[in-house]
Amino acid sequence: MARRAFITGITGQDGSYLAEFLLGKGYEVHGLIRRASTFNTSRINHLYVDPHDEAAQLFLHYGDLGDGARLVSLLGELRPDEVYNLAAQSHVRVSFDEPEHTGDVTGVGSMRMLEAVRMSGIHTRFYQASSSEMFGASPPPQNEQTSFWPRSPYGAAKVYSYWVTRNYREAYGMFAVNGILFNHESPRRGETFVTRKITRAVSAIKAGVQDHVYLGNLDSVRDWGYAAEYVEGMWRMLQADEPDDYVLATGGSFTVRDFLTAAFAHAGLDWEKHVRFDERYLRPAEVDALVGDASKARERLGWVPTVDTAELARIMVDADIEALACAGRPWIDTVRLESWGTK
Ligand code: NAP
Ligand code: F7E
Repeated sequence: MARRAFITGITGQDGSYLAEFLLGKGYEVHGLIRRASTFNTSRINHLYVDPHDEAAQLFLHYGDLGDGARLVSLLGELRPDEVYNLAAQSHVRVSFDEPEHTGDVTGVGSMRMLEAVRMSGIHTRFYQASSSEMFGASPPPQNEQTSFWPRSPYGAAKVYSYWVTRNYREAYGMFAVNGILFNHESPRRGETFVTRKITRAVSAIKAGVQDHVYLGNLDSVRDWGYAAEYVEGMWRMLQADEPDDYVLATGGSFTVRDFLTAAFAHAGLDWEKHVRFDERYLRPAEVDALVGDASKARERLGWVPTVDTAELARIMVDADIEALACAGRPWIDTVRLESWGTK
């Protein structure tokens, strides 16, 4: 029998890579998707096989982290071996605009998932998508022992999720783990996160259809890794003998300005000629520096990332340049290009 996984947030960046990874390992994969008036499955369309086909291994179910009853019935029906809770309102700047919604989905939503596991009475392993944003103002390098000091409603909601996950492990003996992931990006990254905003701008400026891009704080430091490598770390956490919490990071330290330099230079452009400042992209409270120490994951899980931030910038610029070049052929999208290995 194939092992069965349930993924919330399967339509997001990480969910799409994780689904790909688990299908490659022979899992039957079930994903939670939100009903929307437009299709929101572009990142996983290349994985989808009609469920009437016997070869189908990926199945999608409507639901929402705001709807606890649905989560209980779905988990009771599917009885997955592994649950990956990746769904969230994941944008830090937006969490200042929508703090209540972010608390409900990114915070209480995790509690609804844990309660759904408990109430449905299933024996499963549970992964919670925790975040380096929980460290906030605690100085780098940050690891599993570093104090939390969140600087946004998003960070605070993730701290709540982290603690309820630990609480369900301690209170109910559940195999529930926190993956504390530092920033990870890819050609599938949401278009309003800074790396993808930059690489899309590079492709448009290179093609002559745009001249400049507006950004906020260029001084913040991040440790940007490649999302496709991080999902394997999630899986490894659930294969361990004992449940525990792990940081995943590259250990690299780059400012937004460094990323700009690398991305524009890869396309033969000078970023200083094309970047303008707009204060609307500043945050009421900023996280100045996140640089992770992932030695625990390396030693205990054998997880070692290979793509550094400079290489990541090149991968993302190449993908966005190619996607723009193919824009007249609507059946080709970034995900397909990447899956075909054409970058
Ligand atoms: P993402 O691309 O923004 O994807 C978020 C996913 O959550 C999407 O599938 C979205 O569905 C779904 N979602 C949002 N609200 C929902 C709701 N109310 N009910 C059900 N599903 C909902 O995020 P990501 O970058 O893949 O990150 C995955 C997880 O890791 C998130 O929890 C994020 O906070 C966390 N994380 C990310 C990073 C990073 O650098 N990427 C680092 C640390 C932690 P739609 O497609 O319908 O919007
Ligand atoms: O910002 C600065 C901004 O929005 C990075 C999420 O995946 O990682 C992500 O959160 C930095 C910040 O990511 C713009 O002020 C400048 O200092 O790409 P970001 P984030 O806030 O680090 C963590 C680990 C998560 O868990 C989150 O889910 O870039 N910045 N100018 C800008 N940021 C954006 N978005 N847009 C700008 O124009």
